Amino acid sequence: MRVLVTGGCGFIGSHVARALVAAGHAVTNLDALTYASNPANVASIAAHPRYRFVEGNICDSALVRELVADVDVVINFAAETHVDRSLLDPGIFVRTDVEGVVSLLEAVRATRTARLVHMSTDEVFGSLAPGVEAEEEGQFAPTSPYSASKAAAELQVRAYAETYELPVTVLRSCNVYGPNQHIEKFIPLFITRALAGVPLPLYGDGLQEREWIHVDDIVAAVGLLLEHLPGAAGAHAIHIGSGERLPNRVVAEAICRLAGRDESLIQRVEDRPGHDRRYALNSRRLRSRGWRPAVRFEEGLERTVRWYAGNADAWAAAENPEFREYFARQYGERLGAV
Ligand code: TDX
Repeated sequence: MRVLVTGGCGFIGSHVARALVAAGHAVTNLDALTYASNPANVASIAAHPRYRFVEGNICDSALVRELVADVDVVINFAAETHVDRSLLDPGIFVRTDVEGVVSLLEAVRATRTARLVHMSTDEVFGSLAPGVEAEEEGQFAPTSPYSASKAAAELQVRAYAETYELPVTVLRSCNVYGPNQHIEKFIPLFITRALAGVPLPLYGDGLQEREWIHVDDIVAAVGLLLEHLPGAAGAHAIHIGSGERLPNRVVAEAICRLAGRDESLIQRVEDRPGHDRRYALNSRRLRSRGWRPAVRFEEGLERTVRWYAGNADAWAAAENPEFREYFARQYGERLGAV
């Protein structure tokens, strides 16, 4: 298959792009090279004959239309993804996560040759009560500018699917972790700081619950779904969840243990405003197709800590002046101007 992967220099996009090339597909990677992109993530396929990199933004309609005309499938991983940044600068989330998706939908509609697979998130459902799992047809209740932008994108997908009878697949994943994730996110931030022996800023009481899945399991799910993309018009939602739900504090403690640090490194700091308490996905639909998560959280976290410990070069580049400025803005007061 000829696949356009957007955001292919980012965390999940790069894992998927590499796997697709390895599986024999031809991949075009459209990436805007934002702060969250790292071309080194795709260095291993950069010279591959079935791989092509195009620097550009999914909001560039003319470019997107040209690229979409040449492929069978578009998988959209291009997005602004960090909740904390969406509180500091919401506008870019609307531009990339909503307008960018409309640009992709317009291209798919115009060419009618490519199928769109759009990456969404469990956050569109907002915070769930204990014991509740979000079903694929559940109601949206986003609470952050980030999750509102992802929910808005999904509404656009639904509108296009309905109006123009397009078959679109929407993937909603729980929290993903693994190698190459940007160090702004909880697990890599805590791992890299634990390795450095500096305080780990745990928001609020740390009892917020997240469902964690290793990026390899996302790659496997995407590979499986690509084999059977729906032909019927509509927005077909699929949940990718591991079922492994843990309070943040427990994850932070595990990271300390794996990094050989004392738990006293964990510092309780002022909470994220509007912080969702709990996410949980029902992923029966995907499981009924034979998919199972292969990486248990305990094993995946250990592997991830080892990866960050052994690949300082890979993520050190992200510790640039832009990140230091963001970190100071986000954590300066919380950590007492550390
Ligand atoms: O410094 C921190 N301290 C802390 O306690 C950070 C960065 C996070 N946290 C908490 C907040 C969350 O409860 O850890 C949890 C995970 O935080 P993030 O890594 O920021 O992820 P989250 O807000 O859950 O959103 C993630 O999962 C859904 C991704 O960033 C989204 O892109 C995805 O859609």
